[in-house]
Amino acid sequence: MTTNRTFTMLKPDSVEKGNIGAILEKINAAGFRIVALKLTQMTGRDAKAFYAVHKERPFYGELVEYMTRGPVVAAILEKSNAVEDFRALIGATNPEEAAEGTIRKLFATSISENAVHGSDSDENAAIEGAFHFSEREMY
Ligand code: 3AN
Repeated sequence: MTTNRTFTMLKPDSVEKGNIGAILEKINAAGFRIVALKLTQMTGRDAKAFYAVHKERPFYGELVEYMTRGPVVAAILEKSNAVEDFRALIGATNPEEAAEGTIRKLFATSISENAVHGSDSDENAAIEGAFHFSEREMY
């Protein structure tokens, strides 16, 4: 398993607000190489599976609604220490707590509509990347 990759989604709010280019620019400037990239819309079934870890949480229904209401940009990113460095680049889950200059500080509006997803472990990065991309879509 590769340990220098992470998985991200630019969530529906980022796509709706026209922030795809600006966020990809930040990702690029931070030294991540794009391994795979696409605009795609998750079905309810996809989102429920993707966020299965949160199924007992009170915000699960709202989260599935939000993540399926429009397309997302899914991407696999490569860099040394990718998972940790990407979590630092996006900032805290709640944009009010996110550090200055982080993607969530700049582009997220609330804890529920927080602009971007970033994998929380190497293991999940591999699972989430494979959820959205086949081997032949990874470059
Ligand atoms: P992160 O995306 O920072 O890893 P997680 O995995 O805890 O955070 O949460 C996944 C997603 O669930 C978040 N990106 C956000 O959209 C939503 N979420 C998390 N916590 C809350 C909350 N307290 N209220 C509403 N939505 C939340």
